[in-house]
Amino acid sequence: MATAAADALSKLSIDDLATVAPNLYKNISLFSPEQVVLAKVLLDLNQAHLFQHWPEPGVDDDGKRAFFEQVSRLNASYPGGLASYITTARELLADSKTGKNPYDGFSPSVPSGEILTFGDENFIQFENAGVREARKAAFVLVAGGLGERLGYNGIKVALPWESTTGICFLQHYIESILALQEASCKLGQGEGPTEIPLAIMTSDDTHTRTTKLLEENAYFGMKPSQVKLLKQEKVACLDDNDARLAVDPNNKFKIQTKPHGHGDVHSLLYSSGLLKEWLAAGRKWVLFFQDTNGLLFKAIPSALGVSAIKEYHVNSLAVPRKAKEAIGGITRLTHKDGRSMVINVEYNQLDPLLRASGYPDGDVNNETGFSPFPGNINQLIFEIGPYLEELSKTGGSIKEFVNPKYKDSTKTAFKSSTRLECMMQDYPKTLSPSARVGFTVMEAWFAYAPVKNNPEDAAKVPKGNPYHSATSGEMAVYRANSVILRKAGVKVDDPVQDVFNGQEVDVWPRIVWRPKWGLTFSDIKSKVSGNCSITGRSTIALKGQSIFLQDLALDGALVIDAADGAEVKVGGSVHNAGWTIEKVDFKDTSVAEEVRIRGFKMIKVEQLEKTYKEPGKYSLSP
Ligand code: UGB
Repeated sequence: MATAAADALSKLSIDDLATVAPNLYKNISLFSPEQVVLAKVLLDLNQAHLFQHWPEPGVDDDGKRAFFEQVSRLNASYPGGLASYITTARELLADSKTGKNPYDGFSPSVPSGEILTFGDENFIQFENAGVREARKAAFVLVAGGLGERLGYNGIKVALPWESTTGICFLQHYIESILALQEASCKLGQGEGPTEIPLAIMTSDDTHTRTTKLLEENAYFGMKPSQVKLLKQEKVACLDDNDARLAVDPNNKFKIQTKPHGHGDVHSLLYSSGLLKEWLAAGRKWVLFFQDTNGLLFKAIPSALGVSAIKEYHVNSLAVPRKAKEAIGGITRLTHKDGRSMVINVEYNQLDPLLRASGYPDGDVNNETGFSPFPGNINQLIFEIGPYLEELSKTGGSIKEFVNPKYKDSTKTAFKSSTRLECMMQDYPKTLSPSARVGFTVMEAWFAYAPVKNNPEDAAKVPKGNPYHSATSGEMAVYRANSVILRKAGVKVDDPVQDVFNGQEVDVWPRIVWRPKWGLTFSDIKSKVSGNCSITGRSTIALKGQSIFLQDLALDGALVIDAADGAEVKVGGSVHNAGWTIEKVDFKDTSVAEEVRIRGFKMIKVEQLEKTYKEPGKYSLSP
């Protein structure tokens, strides 16, 4: 036994290493004194199971050394090391298991915020104000999540947003920001920045593939200098309520790790110096958004308008929430000592809080059929100045949280390993009472349709609750666009019901447009005139800014691609066999994953397709 290691061990008085971790004991001579100290830390933290399957010395020694290198990194990258991580985890896991009310002493009440109704004067006023303000904004996409519930092997932002054009979420987000940039610069000649930056928080699981997606697609039209990737650290995973570290299923010499939660975005923005840079460049707003809510950018202009007009330091977007829906509830919490704050209470904390404070039934719907607490969709708008000031005090650290996905209601075992997380929407918790914290409620059909659940789990959500699946995410796009065109005066047929992967959904006409065509409701209204109608079996895809629908009767498929400067008037009757929807079973592995998780694919039978590459005035009326 190497003398140094033996010395270190003897000092550590491990009563009976040979019994506690016999396989480690056999290999102890392989390690440096520092590594032996780490071994002691792990054993003291009851982590002997990590060495259970270790072979004799001479077998996989590199693996054993790599193990301690990883432990050393994990210990170094977490404030207080693994000991503090495991201690905090045990406390939070115990609370979560007992359903302890994390907000003891606080009583919840329904806060008041700005409630917007799509398309009315108030809404249009806020939308226009938001577009004007947009050039002073910066966007932050948190995209480090694994998407365990979705079970998709790729990165979520590469998923098709809808399969009529097959555009992925990241392309849609970037094109929406560029359309906002162009419209805002056109509105406010000469005032302030002309390029809107996008920061993307990645993790080890998403960084390389996100970079590749951007590079292979020329950043979807953005300048590479306009996009910044910030990589968050990962933390050790926990296998059970005793916070035993999880061994990587593919490598017994590796501890499984996962991203530390979207709350890391604050410390990363602070430590990267980006916020200082943005503020110095005359930017006023930072908008945070998530990876798979395809309707989000329909809601952003008006929400930013609310922030600007109401001068909110913090503005959270919210939608009417169904009880038990996996989104947090925006709640006013008032403490016995008089303190009060408006914050998100996460979906696994709301029920215990309500039951413990005068709502015996906990998280239930009221007579409206919805929870009284607006649903947090984690679309946040902060005013950069006050935000930077606050981060200079906290460094961006956010209080941690554990959200085990339990196998069943006994809460004794996890569906998959969990980890300590921190959530970006917890930022307001440290703000002073004078901070202007508000929220904006929008109708869900217009603002929120995330893709989070795999088909099996989606089919199991409580009846009447949204599926949050790839199926519902895509169908929601067609619904939103159909309802918006109806409000703009187009006669759009009613949807038909159908079932995909066990999910019953409304199938509206497949109406899609690129952000440049319809950034705001006023925009869309200005491009639709006369008697336009779209039948239920129809598909229409509009790419380009200046496409005007005038007395168009569509019964089939129509695809128009108009370059900048090409002005196209479309009218008359367009009738053809169109595109059909063919069902696909999510178990059918002969079909691409991104198709089978939505349960259908488009069959292009016939369409009228026109591309206008040159600027000019064109008219299309077959
Ligand atoms: N994310 C990261 O970037 N890093 C991480 O470590 C973890 C996640 P989930 P969640 O959409 O309505 C949130 O897993 O956290 C990114 C709110 O907390 O999709 O369960 C990840 O890539 C909840 O109140 O969601 O729930 C993704 O873009 C509600 O708003 C984002 O963070 C809910 O989202 C969210 O991660 C919602």
